[in-house]
Amino acid sequence: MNSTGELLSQVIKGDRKSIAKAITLVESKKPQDRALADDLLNALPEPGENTLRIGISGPPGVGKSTFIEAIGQKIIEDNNRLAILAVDPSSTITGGSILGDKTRMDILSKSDETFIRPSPSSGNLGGVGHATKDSVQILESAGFSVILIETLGVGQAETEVLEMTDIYLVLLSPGGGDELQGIKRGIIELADILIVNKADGNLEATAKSTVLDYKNAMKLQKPRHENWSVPVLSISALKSKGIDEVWEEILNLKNHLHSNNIFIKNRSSQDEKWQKKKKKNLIISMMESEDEILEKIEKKIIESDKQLLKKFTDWIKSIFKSRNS
Ligand SMILES: Nc1nc2c(ncn2[C@@H]2O[C@H](COP(=O)(O)OP(=O)(O)OP(=O)(O)O)[C@@H](O)[C@H]2O)c(=O)[nH]1
Ligand SMILES: [Mg+2]
Repeated sequence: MNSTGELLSQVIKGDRKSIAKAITLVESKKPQDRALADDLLNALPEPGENTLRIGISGPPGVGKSTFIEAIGQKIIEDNNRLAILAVDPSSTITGGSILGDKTRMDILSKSDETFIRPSPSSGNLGGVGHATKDSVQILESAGFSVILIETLGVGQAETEVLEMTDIYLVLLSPGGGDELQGIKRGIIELADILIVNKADGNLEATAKSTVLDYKNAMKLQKPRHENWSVPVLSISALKSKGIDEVWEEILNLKNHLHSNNIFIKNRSSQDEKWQKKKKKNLIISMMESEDEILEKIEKKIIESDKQLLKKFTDWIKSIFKSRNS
């Protein structure tokens, strides 16, 4: 058996070391790893519809990791195996809060039913890597039925996580009036369930009025899914208050998506987009590694058609621009 075949069978058995190795392989940008990663991904079983991929978004420090620790325990109690892609947005700022996240997920990190993968946020806003969706597929093949992806709710990262999850949760802190302005307006528009965290101690009353503010704001807004009105809930992740209600709403939405055929449609359009994106990235990395190929193409085009050259270089520039934006 070749090494990819062995790795795959170990992944399917749920061997933790092999799962980590497989994820490292699909994350690798080394050309020699790409072929192996593609072999592995092509050999993975088709993902089933019984899994649930949940994005957890919100501004820095709102309590995403603490919330995951709390709801994660509920998810396991409900007989699920749980994987967490603990994309660690602040690690670029603090230079290493992955350790912080591990301590914030103390109980989960000791659970046999849980796999936590802190993804490096190397240069990629919010830490969502080029391989996150592939990692999800690996984790599902290994028998994890619920996947949580934590992301910082800004810009490109939030859209990317939106495009690889079935359900998108947004966490906000009490004192919402100001948050309705500016960037936070953008993330609440994407929420399937809106959660006001830190409803404890002297923030409890503010949290309650913030819920009302958001409920009013949501009335003016078209939900992402037809016939789904976005619930606004207040919780305390730290004190594990309101967590059961969030899980209940997640399951309600899951049923809604399945019974209206939205679930499967959403997944197949996500897969299509992902494949396109991977092809685009492949072309870019080939271009980057092979400068002379680009020069050769340019020369050939110069000989034949100058206008075509302009179109071609504009296209290349637009790819780089969209990639860097
Ligand atoms: N009072 C209170 N504090 C909380 C609650 N949830 C989280 N915190 C605190 O808020 C701080 C940040 O929590 P994290 O869970 O790391 O927040 P995060 O959103 O994951 O942060 P980043 O990953 O850095 O964006 C920590 O000091 C937590 O203890 C809560 O429900 N109530
Ligand atoms: Mg965190």
